[in-house]
Amino acid sequence: FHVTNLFPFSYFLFSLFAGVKLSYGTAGFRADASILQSTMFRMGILAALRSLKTHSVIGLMITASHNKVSDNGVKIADPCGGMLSQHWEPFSDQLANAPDPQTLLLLIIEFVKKENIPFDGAFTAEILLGRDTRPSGESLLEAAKQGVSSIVGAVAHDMGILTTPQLHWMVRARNKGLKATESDYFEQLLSSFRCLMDLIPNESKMDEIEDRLIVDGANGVGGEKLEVIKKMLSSLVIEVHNTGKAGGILNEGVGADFVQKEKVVPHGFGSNHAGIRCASLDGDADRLVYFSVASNSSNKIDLVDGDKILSLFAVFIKEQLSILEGDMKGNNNYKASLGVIQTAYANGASTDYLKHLGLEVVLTPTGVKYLHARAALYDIGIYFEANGHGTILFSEHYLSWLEAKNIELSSISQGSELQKAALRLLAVSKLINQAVGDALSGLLLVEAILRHMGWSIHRWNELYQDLPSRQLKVQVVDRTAVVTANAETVVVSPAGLQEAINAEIAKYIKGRSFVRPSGTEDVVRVYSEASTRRSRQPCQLCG
Ligand code: 16G
Ligand code: ZN
Repeated sequence: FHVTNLFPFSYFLFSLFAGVKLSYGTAGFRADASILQSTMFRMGILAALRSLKTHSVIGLMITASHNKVSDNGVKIADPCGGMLSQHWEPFSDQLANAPDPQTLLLLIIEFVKKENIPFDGAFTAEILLGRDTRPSGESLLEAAKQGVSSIVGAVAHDMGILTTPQLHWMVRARNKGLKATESDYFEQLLSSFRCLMDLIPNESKMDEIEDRLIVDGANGVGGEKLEVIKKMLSSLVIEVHNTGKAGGILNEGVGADFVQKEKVVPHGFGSNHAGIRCASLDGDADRLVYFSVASNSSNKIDLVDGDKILSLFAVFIKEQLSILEGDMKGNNNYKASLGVIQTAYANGASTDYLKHLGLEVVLTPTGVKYLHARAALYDIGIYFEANGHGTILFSEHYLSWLEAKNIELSSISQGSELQKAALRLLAVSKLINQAVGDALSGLLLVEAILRHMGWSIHRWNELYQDLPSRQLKVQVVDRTAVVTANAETVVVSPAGLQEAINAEIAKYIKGRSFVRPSGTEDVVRVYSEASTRRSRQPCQLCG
């Protein structure tokens, strides 16, 4: 086992500040950027070990997503492009919190033995590094690079400033032996988008749709990349605001997280945008929400959140499947399993709507890794968090079947509705990021489907009426004291808390409430919804 240059690096000098305990949490390490040098170095080591273990290319993304610009963070992309295997999370916590170089080295040696990580030189560890637009990203990337190269022979490729989903996409593509540069990413998105646009039925009432889409880029990387996409597209009119070029600050009063939580217009939007379709990306462009500005001059918006994006996707996919499966021609017929995955934060009205469509709806705990793993169990699994992170997964098995079906249909009924449905599903599988939720590919899919349906943002928003909901966070002494079960819908401890919640929600029509410890902040989160803002049942005494 050779760790070449572990000691000479100065990154240990920036070792952990007393009292700071880092945890890989829901989506990697996040903290004030000034204390992350050492963590980056260590995650570089971890990424190289993971690459040796899996004999695959691994990704390391430097971002703190929607958090403030002075924060930063790191997360690792596994060979399939998804999140780091949970099996390695305890090791990454130990590595990040090792108090001195000796302990760090011992931890590594022990782990290498335990995991049987091969150091036989048969495979060169390769890491793709990406970062968002945060100013701290550059020096943190340097620290990560040094970490990678402290493992003998390991190679780090700096892929530059990217959205988080782009880096995940590249890792996945590399490991599948496919073309994996940024221009390949754009090319795949654009060609599959064009394919969907070409397949729009003639009778779609496109004229009811406002041509223009205005996007809030959160003053981050997503806006920049959307500008590139925009130049390559003639069929969409996209205006990008908050690109960061006009001096706006990343995530400050802008971005998908702000819009979804505050339900007000982001900076740079106002009543002059009333009636126009608007969208908002988060700081690293893995979340997307839509909104329209209320026509009265307030700063209120009608939010079209992740649940509604999920519903739009589900309606479209279901329609294509029923065309394809309703009138199967040829021999090779198959009924796809279709599943929808949400978390407890999904608005109750969306879950009811999806169930009414006859879909199988499953809840998982918060965090992409849980939703993604569950969605992967279906031929087509659609997952979304209300906050706008989500995607559609297609199983390899189903994709091979679809390819074969398409070839068969092109010989027996070329250009038929059946074949168009197969082609649309194939195009969706290429447009929508198969590695992780991706605001840019999600946005293109929403735009294509709205045109296919002939739906304005208002028509889309009317699929169902959200139940009024509230979210708040509560500072507590020890948030780990709150333990939940059943996809975070039930509190197991402290004793008595769930009974108290039950007693409270019983007073309201469609009352629902849950409490969970945050995975990203030192708080406990509380969510509640009910049929109306004031739906307390009539009081026995005062009516
Ligand atoms: C992270 C998660 C997101 C989740 C959020 C919850 C990933 C890539 N991101 O941003 O899915 O909704 O954390 O935060 O997994 P919380 O635990 O603080 O509520
Ligand atoms: Zn994000």
